[in-house]
Amino acid sequence: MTPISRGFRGRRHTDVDPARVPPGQYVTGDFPVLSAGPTPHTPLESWTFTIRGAIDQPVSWSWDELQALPSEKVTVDIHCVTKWSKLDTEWTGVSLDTLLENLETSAEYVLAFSDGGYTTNVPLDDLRGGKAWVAYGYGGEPLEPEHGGPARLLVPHLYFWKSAKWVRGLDLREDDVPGFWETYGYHNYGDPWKEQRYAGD
Ligand SMILES: Nc1nc2c(c(=O)[nH]1)N[C@H]1C(S)=C(S)[C@@H](COP(=O)(O)O)O[C@H]1N2
Ligand SMILES: [Mo]
Repeated sequence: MTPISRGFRGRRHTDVDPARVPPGQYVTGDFPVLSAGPTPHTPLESWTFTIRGAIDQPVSWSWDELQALPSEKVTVDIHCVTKWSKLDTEWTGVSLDTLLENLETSAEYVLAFSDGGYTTNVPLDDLRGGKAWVAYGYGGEPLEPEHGGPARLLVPHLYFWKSAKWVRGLDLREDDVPGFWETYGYHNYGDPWKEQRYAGD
């Protein structure tokens, strides 16, 4: 190994702006896979994304309809409650602002639901204002099944368990109900900057 590549690696390692790393987190270049169960494989022909619950009529998009919506490329940092953070991850997807546009609801909470039965709860406001996406691309490629493909929720300002893989829709709710990990003692909201890892944090 040449001094140049050693220096380069060293610089990469230490060059991380600490202001970008929430308390208790370390930065990794890997992309670990964390799944509570097996990876589901839903054919795209039968895939839908549905917003239901506290609205007059549920709305649903097929895979092709979702692809036809305006997409965004976003570069964001992600933070897992198991303490790894990954900076500058590149995603392609549809903003939740687009999906929630013109939608009238009295709901203040959302329970996102996924193939395989995973759920996670977030306040509806946290999905608005350019903060959340239904992502189907990663690093310029289709999102891999292990990482939630064909599509996952991406809510990078909260711990990554809120970014439901294999997401199939949102349940709009007037009352807040805990999702999968929240029921097992994870924090209800999960702000990485406040280190809201577990209930009571
Ligand atoms: N459907 C589903 N979504 C999920 C999970 C899961 O087990 N099932 N794990 C969550 C957790 S705890 C994390 S840290 C991230 C991990 O995403 P990754 O496997 O792409 O790194 O997905 C979140 N979304
Ligand atoms: Mo996690």
